[in-house]
Amino acid sequence: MMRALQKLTKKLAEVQLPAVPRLSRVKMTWLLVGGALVVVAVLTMLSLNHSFPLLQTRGEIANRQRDLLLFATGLAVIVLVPVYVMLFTFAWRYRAGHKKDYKPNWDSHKGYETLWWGVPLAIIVVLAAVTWVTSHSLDPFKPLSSTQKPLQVQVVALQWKWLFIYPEEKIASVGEVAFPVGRPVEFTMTSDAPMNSFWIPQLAGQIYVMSGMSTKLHVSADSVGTYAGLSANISGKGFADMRFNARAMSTTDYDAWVAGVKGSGKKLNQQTYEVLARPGKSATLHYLLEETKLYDRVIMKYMTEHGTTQTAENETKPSEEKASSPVKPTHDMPMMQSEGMH
Ligand SMILES: [Cu+2]
Repeated sequence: MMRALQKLTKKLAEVQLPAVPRLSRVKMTWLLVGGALVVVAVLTMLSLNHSFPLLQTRGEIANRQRDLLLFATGLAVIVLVPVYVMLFTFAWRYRAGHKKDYKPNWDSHKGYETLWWGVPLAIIVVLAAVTWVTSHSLDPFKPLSSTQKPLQVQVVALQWKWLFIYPEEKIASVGEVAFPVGRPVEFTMTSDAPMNSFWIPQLAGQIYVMSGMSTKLHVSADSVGTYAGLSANISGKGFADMRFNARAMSTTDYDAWVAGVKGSGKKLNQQTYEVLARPGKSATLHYLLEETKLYDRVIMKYMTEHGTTQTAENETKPSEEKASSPVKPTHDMPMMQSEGMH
């Protein structure tokens, strides 16, 4: 066995590779410059007519997330740039036929050792500290500091649309969520469908929503505009169309919007909700909220069906007491600890 291996190694060593054609220094330079230009051109063409919502942030939370993203990228560049410079320098310097002094004995050089252990170590320490502090300050459960009372919006992910319930205004909408610019919005969110992820890239990072669980996200927009919202977690056939508009507007426009939604004539109660919740796409819809406990009912539906042994009797007739007891989504409810799960 060993002999066979030795033989094979010897044979491989004797294999004559075809000679690589030598390029002149000038040709090589042109090749490198040309290659770099092609890469830049392709990237530019790809980025034309595209927006980068992650970087075009319009709200406090997203701004801070973008800053962290750029900061971490900057730190990574401190390592990446020298690595790529050295890669090409060494390849050029020690290329075949180029006689340069080969100095292999610097592996215990104190200066170099300090440099390539010290710099990455410093980067990791700084990155860890900054990410830790920022992540905790961006806790989605944490209210934003503002003089204005947060607007309460309950969000229900359906197949394949987003339902927004305004418990204080007694309205609901599908496919769009409006709020006054500058006023914090407290989203309380759940799912009446497979797991989804609520995401308005220009305003805040994504948060998972799951049936039977309630989670939160605090958001505020700093300029008037319509921002794309989506589900960032694949949830079935109609997932690609599961989009909505987050519309930040002036207080006057917002009041007019609320009045318009109220006057739409459609009512949202248990019956109309069940029709709406059927799988399928939906256009933008406006409702007057008739069933004010709808959000709690959506959660309780999963609370009662899971963890308890169902008898035929309470399956057909769900306990009235359970269904109507108000759900207060907090950190402390054992079923609702969604933090740290992802
Ligand atoms: Cu999960």
